[in-house]
Amino acid sequence: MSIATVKTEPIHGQKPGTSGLRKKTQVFMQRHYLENFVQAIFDAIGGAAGKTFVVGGDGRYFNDRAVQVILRMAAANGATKAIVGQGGILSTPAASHLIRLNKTDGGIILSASHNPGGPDEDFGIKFNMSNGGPAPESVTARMLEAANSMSEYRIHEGHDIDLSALGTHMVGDMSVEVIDPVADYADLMETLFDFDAIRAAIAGGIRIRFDAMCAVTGPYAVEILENRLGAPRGTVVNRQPLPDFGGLHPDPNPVWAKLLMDEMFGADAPDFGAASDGDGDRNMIVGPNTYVSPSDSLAVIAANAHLAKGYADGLKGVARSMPTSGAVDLVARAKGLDCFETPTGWKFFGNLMDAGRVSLCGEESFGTGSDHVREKDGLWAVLMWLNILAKREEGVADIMAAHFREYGRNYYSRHDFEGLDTAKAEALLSDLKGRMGDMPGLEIDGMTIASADIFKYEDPVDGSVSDNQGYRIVFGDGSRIVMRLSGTGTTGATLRVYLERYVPGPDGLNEDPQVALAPIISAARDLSGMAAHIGRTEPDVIT
Ligand code: G16
Repeated sequence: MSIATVKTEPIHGQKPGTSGLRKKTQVFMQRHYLENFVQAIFDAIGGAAGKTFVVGGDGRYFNDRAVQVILRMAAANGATKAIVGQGGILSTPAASHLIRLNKTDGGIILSASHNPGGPDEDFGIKFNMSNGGPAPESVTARMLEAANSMSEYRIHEGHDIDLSALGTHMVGDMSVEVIDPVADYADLMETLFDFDAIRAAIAGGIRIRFDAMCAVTGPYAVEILENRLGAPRGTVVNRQPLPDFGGLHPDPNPVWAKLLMDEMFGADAPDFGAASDGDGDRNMIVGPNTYVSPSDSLAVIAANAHLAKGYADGLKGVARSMPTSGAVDLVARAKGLDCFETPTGWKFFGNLMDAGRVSLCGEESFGTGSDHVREKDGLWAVLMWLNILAKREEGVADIMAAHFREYGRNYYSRHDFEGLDTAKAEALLSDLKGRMGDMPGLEIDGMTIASADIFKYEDPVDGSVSDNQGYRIVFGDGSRIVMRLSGTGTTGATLRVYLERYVPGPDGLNEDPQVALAPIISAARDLSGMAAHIGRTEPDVIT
């Protein structure tokens, strides 16, 4: 094998964020940029020698080039085997499953998730550990350290391999197994859900619309929903993955999945609608005239998971990220389940799942999943909902109404202020921090502040501490404002403002969330001084 040791220098800004390193594609395409970070990954995990990795990505622009580079670098760093999805394609949950199924030493996943793709859009790379989950902060910190002292990387000098051809290829001394990206994942889903019941419901007339947003889940959804479950051809729209996602913003929320929303809120809507994101780990659930917020979806799944065969024995426990609403907490309390509150980022659920403390996790950011893999999983959530619909023989709106009647309703919304000047956004938060100590007892818009703090998480499994994980202001009735800066953007800063208000019912369960939350929204504006700091009070995106 011919190995080149290439001299390089540290490149500023290779700090992994909420989910790996995300930058503009053009940044990744700069000389040495990708190579430096890949070498930093290998250095951070104690080298690649003798190891096996899964490699694949969501197919966005530059995915194909990056996979070839990673394979040549893995070979030059001594890896013995790589398992790669055909065409270099793997959804994030499928990659997580392959890592676990094949007991590999980890995997490199290429994606900027829900961010748009293309030469002028976003690209990303992250490493998942042997448990299938995103590298924890201790490992990403080592990656940054390695990147900051990078002086050379190793790469095999050879030709590209044909990633369209299934079977075994060689890159230097490393074997590369190119596999069908869908089959193992679809088989796993069949072990978790009652495909017969869902198939019968579909045959009985339940109509489904799944919007793959021209991203990676297209082939997975076609195989599972249409081929295995018998939904009519055309159930899956935007089914062809494209390097620029067809110009769509592959973020399954009411703003970016507008076509689906229009169909679900129009005449003769299907009975069930769903969308997934760039790399297939997010989901949005919609019924006819009924949008299910991700926090509510998590709670409904917690209450009904036992209806699916993989969860028939009940859940071990549940976890949600701190900004996610407390709806799932109410279900956990009623069922006597442990309920954990973690920082934003799926990586924080890994230890809890590995330790057998939780089997269901979710986030307000359209992420839901279980311990079947160590990533959130868009199609898994869709199948869970279909399983629930099939077993309860009820529609989405009826299920939601019954849930709210039983548990009350956590009205919830997230307001995003995008493309902010980073210094101004940081100043807003540090000013807020300075005033938090005086906030308890303060009355605002007729509500009294009970507590104000910055969320700090101590991992109950390994004791590691993550601080500065979001600013929270809690009112006497449990209503909350949470603020934090996004860790996944690539341009300026995005301020996320999370708003929550609990209504026990039986009255007031059917309001527009923006109306129900109006006092909290107004308090958030006043308490943060956002008009003065960032010059605006209207968000770009409301979910
Ligand atoms: C990632 C993380 C999620 C997180 C989301 C938003 O999702 O895996 O845990 O909730 O980003 O993070 P932020 O608020 O920092 O932008 P994905 O789907 O982008 O990988």
